[in-house]
Amino acid sequence: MKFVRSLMKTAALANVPKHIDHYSKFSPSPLSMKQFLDFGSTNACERTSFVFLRQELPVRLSNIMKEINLLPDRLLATPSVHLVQSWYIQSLMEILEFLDKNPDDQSVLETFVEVLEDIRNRHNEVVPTMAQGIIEYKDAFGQHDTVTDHNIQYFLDRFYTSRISIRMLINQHTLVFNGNINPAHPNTIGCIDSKCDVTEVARDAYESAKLLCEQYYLGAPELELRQMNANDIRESIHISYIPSHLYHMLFELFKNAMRATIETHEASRTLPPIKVMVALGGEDLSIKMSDRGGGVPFRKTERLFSYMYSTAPRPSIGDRHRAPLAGFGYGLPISRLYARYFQGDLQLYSMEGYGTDAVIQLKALSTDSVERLPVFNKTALRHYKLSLEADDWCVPSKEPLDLAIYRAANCVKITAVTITKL
Ligand code: W6P
Repeated sequence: MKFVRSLMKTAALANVPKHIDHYSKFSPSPLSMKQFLDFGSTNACERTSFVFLRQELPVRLSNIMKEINLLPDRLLATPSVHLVQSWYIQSLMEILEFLDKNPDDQSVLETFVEVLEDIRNRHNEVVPTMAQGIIEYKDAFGQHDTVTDHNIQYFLDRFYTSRISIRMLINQHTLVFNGNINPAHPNTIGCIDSKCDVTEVARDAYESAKLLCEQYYLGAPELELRQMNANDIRESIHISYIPSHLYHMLFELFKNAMRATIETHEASRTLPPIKVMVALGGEDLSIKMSDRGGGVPFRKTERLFSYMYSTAPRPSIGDRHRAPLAGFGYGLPISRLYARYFQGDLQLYSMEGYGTDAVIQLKALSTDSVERLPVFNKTALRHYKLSLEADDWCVPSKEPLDLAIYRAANCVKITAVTITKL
């Protein structure tokens, strides 16, 4: 019996590439905030959601699994990336099991919810595991190869966006159809709050960051929060949004702003406050967080969003005391993905020597908040191959302006990047 089951498993496993090929031919179907809310409201139907998800989840999984396969061999070969890949294969197989099941059978729907919860848990550690893979790769093949950096950035932005979206689908289905309506938040449907109080989330995020900050430094900067609701100046600001996503972004920005503020004002007795402005217009909800933490040189701001740069080896022993507010790992790049996921953005405007403005842009209208999803196609494929070609902007020479070197460097056009570490 055991033998038969393992044979069946092997057969299922052998068919996985075929399923991936099949489902990756479909484009993921982005949902709007309004559609998410409808799925969870009175006219919600578990059967409809089930039939949608047993198609849509394999499509989203397969699209990104195709891209995992395009990673550089030496990254793909790391134990960490292998592990992540095995989770995706396992989860895909588990969902495909439901293809021939009867959607009108209540027990099928119940099992589906349980399987989704297991899948969500299986993938809990994807981000640190991928980060470990990057560390293993960097240790083996060197620190900063711009080609690899670009490729990894492109891939992880898409991979983590895909993951955010899949977890969103799973969360909505499991929360809505487990029948638990949260009495404290009558406006929440699954993890979406149709009246998300933006300034309240900002205050919460500030308070948590402040506690963390006070544990490691002697104090924390004050918060100055202002708002402008241009639609109705007497009303507070509400949008349809996922409070946990907003909290994640703001908490991350507050930690950065606090650390910068404290470290540049160590010698003085007063700390300049962190100023937050929340503005609601006809289509945009904007949040600007300004610190006077000395800023970051423009040249280095892109690095704050780089997975390659941010995958520092674990904080060294001597730096441990400041670990919670330092390092941050993937906090900023992933916060930006959360903002972009529903058609928003997160940008940094720094003035070196003074401070930094971080701006979060979100859609104010639930009809504009539509999932932004990666799709695997020829354009995506080209991105993974493109890096083998030379840049179409000249590379400034770092050598002193010596005519001989100048001539030698420019007499031949370079058509391909010389890849020393491939
Ligand atoms: C800094 C660096 C940074 C990143 C993100 C948000 C705020 C700040 N301030 O100095």
